[in-house]
Amino acid sequence: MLTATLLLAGGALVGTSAVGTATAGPAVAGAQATAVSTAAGEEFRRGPDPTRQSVEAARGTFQFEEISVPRGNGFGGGTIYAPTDTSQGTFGAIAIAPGFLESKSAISWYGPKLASNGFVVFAIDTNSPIDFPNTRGTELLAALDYLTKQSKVASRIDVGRLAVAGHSMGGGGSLEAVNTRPELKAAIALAPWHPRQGWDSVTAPTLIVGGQNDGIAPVNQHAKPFYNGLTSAREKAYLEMKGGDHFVVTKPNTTIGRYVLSWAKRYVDNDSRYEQFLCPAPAVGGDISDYRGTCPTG
Ligand code: 9J3
Repeated sequence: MLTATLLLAGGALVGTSAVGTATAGPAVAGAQATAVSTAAGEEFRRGPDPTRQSVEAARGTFQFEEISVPRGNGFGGGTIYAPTDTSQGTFGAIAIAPGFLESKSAISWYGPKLASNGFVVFAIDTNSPIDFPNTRGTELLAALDYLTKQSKVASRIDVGRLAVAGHSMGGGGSLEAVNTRPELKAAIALAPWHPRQGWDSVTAPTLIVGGQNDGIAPVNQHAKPFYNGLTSAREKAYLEMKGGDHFVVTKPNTTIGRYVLSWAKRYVDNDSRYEQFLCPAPAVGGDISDYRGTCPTG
């Protein structure tokens, strides 16, 4: 037994040394394919070059596992969706909160969608179903802390590439969270609801998705004023789903999936390959009734 252990340890050391000193070969080629330095900073490319079809697909190319987390640690537990193959490097991570009276099932479709494209996703339950957005923001941050410090998948996560999202009061919570912790890379607010409209202190790139006919969080009182109030966000966008109600974002949708995935890829991973799906801004038409954003013009 002892001999076998020493041999395995020796083999691992030789392997590490060979990769570190190689100047050519598959290991180096792989590293170049997934970490690209550009004038705009290091990119963390995970997965193959995207296509319109791939960003709209229900699943990407990564296998992932689902891990149940019990209530505790400052939030109501949840499900972690984590890619299993770390051969391309670590992943960004996104915590997502549901809305008032909802469970994680309201936002669970983003788990497989994003995890299979190379993100660790944490769909959480809140401590109480009637928590308000400020509490949901605190819970999202507690979930990220659990994910990066205590969870079984902590070693797969790049703590410098974290983001938050949520539905309705959870979307309001995602704005709270990114306001509290400006080092977060992005926020995605899905039919967000919040009593506050001024978000001038938020700096992270923020995507807001609204439903044109949302009667619970009407876009004229919530999503659109939030978008307008994000005066300091480095990038922002407002996607409005034609005819969409409050729950349009809680069900699999190819357009919403395309923007949520592309936003996460572009701003959590700095993956410029996804810029093409965000800019230029789409023309209004089809299932998009309004779109505003910070894409460069011309
Ligand atoms: O989280 C949500 O769905 C917001 C619903 C709502 O209108 O709450 C008012 C108390």
